[in-house]
Amino acid sequence: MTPLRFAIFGTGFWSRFQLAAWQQLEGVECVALYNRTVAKADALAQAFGVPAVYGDPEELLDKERLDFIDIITDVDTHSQFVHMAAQRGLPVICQKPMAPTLAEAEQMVAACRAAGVPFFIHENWRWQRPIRELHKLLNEGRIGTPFRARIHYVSSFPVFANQPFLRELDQFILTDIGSHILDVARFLFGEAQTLYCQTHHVFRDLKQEPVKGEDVATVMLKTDRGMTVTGEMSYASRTEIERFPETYLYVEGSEGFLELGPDYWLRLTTEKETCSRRVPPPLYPWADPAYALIHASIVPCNANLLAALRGEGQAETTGEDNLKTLKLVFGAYASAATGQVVHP
Ligand code: 89Y
Repeated sequence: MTPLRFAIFGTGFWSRFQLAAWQQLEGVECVALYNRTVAKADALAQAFGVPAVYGDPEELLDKERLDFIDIITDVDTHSQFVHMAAQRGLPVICQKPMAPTLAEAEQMVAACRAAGVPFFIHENWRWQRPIRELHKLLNEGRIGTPFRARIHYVSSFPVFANQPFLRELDQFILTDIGSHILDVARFLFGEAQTLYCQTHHVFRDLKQEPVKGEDVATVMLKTDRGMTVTGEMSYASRTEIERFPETYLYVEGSEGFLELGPDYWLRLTTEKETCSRRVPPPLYPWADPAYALIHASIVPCNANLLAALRGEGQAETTGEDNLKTLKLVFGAYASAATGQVVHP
């Protein structure tokens, strides 16, 4: 199998894990890195044996023979690089959130569609093993017809230590984590017909820390499967059950109850019994232990996108698909601002 050659744009905190996850897969090879601060790209290239490093993205694209690029820069530069790839007819993968506004995201999708260029979003949350296992039970009809779900992602984990730019975002938790949680909501429970959201800005008030955006959000959806789905997100809540970065899920159905609880315990309750088993993620030596669950999910996410790039399968998180998630993210801000229910 001839490996697909790709370049990574952006060598910040996340790229090290993304690159390590790519190196778990056969048939793909990172041949170049771009970063504005070249010294950072140099360090990553040395650590991972990437042969070329650039401080100018156009120069990289001029000189390298590539099959795709993987954009892992800050959200504000995603659009610029996706358009660059589209102009050159180069398939492109972009980190979540796709763009800082829905309009920009729509233009990115339109540009790639017009150029006939595959465009995928690196949306890894739905690829977490515990979430996939719950999805399987749900799809097997083990709790009958689900009618209500609660998605709980609440902690006091200091995310700003590794990702200081998160502090500066005017729109914080709904773009950073809401993009994942609302994508999981769509993946598990269907498309939203209505959405209502409330937010809080707790960190600023309680700790005098300069976190610009909202750090708590609650979103309620009615989905096209007739379900009521609530998503609770917080980086400002200290709780007994918090275990960053686990997502807890509680799903009620006509024939039973499914729970994904702390420490990867998956419980299925029916009239007859409750069955429990642990569904931990695979552990990779390169993962940051504090992020092991998320870092492990990068591998199947990349595998899915790689198969699509090879024409061997469908990507789940295409740009087109992710627009539906972003409509929920920005719909949530609109709802929180107006106090109105929105129809995404
Ligand atoms: O940026 C976020 C993500 O995508 O996963 C967790 C995170 O690193 C902090 O919220």
